[in-house]
Amino acid sequence: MFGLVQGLFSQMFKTPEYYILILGLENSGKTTLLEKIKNIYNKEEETPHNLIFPTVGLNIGRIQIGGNKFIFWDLGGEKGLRNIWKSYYSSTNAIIFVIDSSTQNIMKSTENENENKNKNKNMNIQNEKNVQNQLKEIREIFAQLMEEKDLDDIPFLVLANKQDLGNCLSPNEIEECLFDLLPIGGTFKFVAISSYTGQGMKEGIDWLIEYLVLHSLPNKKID
Ligand SMILES: Nc1nc2c(ncn2[C@@H]2O[C@H](COP(=O)(O)OP(=O)(O)O)[C@@H](O)[C@H]2O)c(=O)[nH]1
Ligand SMILES: [Mg+2]
Repeated sequence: MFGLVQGLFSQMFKTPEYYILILGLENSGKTTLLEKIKNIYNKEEETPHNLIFPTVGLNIGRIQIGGNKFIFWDLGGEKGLRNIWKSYYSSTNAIIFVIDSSTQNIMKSTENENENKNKNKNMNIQNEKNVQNQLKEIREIFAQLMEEKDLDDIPFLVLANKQDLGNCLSPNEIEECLFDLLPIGGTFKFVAISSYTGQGMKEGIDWLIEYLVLHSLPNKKID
């Protein structure tokens, strides 16, 4: 009996903790994003970009705001690692989905316009194909996520990353590409960001944090 009362008591006065899963294709910038989040909200020094290596396991980042704790899980995005994602779905309060929105291979003709014309044309065709392939893969992943019962009622923050590179897909373009997959009544926000410069980060992360505090039950059980 004492144990039960003690358990209830400690549960009632436990700091609210929210879990946020960062997903996306490999190289979209998930780990760099996590570093930037810790830098902005914890004032931690960022790991230099050239020292961030591909994620095989799990990176964890914690921030605390106004008496609430937010725990970010950054998982590897390679195809072979994506089956691990599932084991986190029932424990997460939110998803951050990171997309490399740059189409940086598009060369802009400036001076040597004629000389570059053919080269640019070929690169543009190749680049267009790369962008289309990437969007196709993102659509496939998104379609699978939308079928997960454990993710039904949680908010999704979709980040169009690498905006500092220019020639980027806008959040609207990405939303249009995924629109038919998004369930009616779901909670989605699309934001343009750069994990290098921090552009758009506060807009996206502040929205998510506020949403969680107002609408989600904290302290989900972790298996
Ligand atoms: N220019 C630019 N490069 C980025 C940005 N975010 C990540 N990168 C680069 O993209 C590559 C993949 O980043 P990483 O965080 O390891 O991606 P992850 O595989 O999704 O974790 C690295 O070379 C990063 O330096 C960004 O906002 N702008
Ligand atoms: Mg990574």
